[in-house]
Amino acid sequence: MLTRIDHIGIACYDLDVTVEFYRRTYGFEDVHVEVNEEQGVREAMLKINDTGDGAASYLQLIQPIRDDSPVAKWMAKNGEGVHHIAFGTDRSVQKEADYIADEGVRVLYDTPRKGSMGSLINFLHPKDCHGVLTELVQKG
Ligand code: CMX
Ligand code: CO
Repeated sequence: MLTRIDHIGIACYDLDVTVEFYRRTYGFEDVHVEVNEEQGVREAMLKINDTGDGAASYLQLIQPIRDDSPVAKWMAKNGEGVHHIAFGTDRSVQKEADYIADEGVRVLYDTPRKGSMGSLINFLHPKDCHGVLTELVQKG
């Protein structure tokens, strides 16, 4: 079952400048920064709140580190802005993805990949989700 909004992914040109914007404007101080080579991004997770299932909700700021990454391709068309939404699941991301695939939604990876902070992730094709790139997250 999907139990929370794990994060909202926001593409940005300059990660450090954008983190500073969120800190100065909204006071989000709890920031985890990492590079995900596979996804082609440098990212910052800004913790917003804890949730009922013991996990948390975040903003995920993402800056592409390669021109051929999915985020760079998306930004070439759209500039900065909301890139995807991610739901947290209370079961394995593989089980969740299999369940959703049975509804006729394309799951992008055959097996889950590494996400932020040791999580496992997969994605649903935006064209099968009314225009929203949707990520599934199993907390690390
Ligand atoms: N939101 C909504 N629609 C999107 C989209 C997005 N983020 N990305 C692409 N699309 C749409 C495009 O607008 C395009 O629509 P049209 O055909 O109507 O123009 C269509 O999907 C195909 O897009 P494309 O530009 O040709 O791009 P690709 O098909 O090569 O790739 C996708 C699209 C979703 C398969 C690719 O972006 C992907 O694999 N995404 C998953 C990985 C990812 O995004 N990683 C970064 C985040 C990492 C993290 O969260 O940790
Ligand atoms: Co994400």
